[in-house]
Amino acid sequence: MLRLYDYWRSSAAYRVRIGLNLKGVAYESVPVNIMPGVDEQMREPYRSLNPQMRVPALETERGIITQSLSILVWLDQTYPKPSLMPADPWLGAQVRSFATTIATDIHPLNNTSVLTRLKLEFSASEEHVGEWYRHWIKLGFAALEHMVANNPDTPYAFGDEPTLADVMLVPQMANARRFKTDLSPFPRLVAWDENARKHPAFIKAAPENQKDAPKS
Ligand SMILES: N[C@@H](CCC(=O)N[C@@H](CS)C(=O)NCC(=O)O)C(=O)O
Repeated sequence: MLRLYDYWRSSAAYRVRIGLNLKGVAYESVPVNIMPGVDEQMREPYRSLNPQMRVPALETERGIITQSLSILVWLDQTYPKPSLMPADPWLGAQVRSFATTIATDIHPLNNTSVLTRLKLEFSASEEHVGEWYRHWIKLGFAALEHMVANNPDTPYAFGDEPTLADVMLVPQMANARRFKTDLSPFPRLVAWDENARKHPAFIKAAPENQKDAPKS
């Protein structure tokens, strides 16, 4: 069985959980606690498994895959139905632009290790760290909202079924809400996120539904 090195609050791991659930692929979740101060991702045995010291990582019968986007592409190629990509190449390019804006331009600037460094090395206050966090989300979301401004009115970002765009959007929206970002300038993103979060695959992948989430 596939084994996902996971953390309930990791938005990058959340993407992979959604992908696995959409494909209906069974997996074992192995929590790696990345909370600052605990930092299991920096210690053995995880460190040898993924020397980048980040979650997620997926253990397959052929070895480890790191990087959520790479894992999702592998999943899509290995379990083609339902596809995470539109058949139309132009739409596919739009989906990849949307997904990589989140994966490579928004998320890395707001990673736990980046925020910790801002606090410890540059004495940034909680308030400034929050401002930093929201700044990169707002900039990225503004670009996405503009990109999709003329898209048809569909339940998911690029059609009637979820694609890689929704897989990336929902975890990033969770981060945005957690840091109290004003989402009113992004009505299309908000509507797609709200709809996708009603889908069983997204519900099962939600942070609060993971076994390592704190019990409320
Ligand atoms: N580009 C990576 C990002 C992975 C990543 O940054 N994961 C975060 C959690 S969302 C992490 O492990 N952070 C630990 C740290 O910053 O020390 C991916 O998409 O998989």
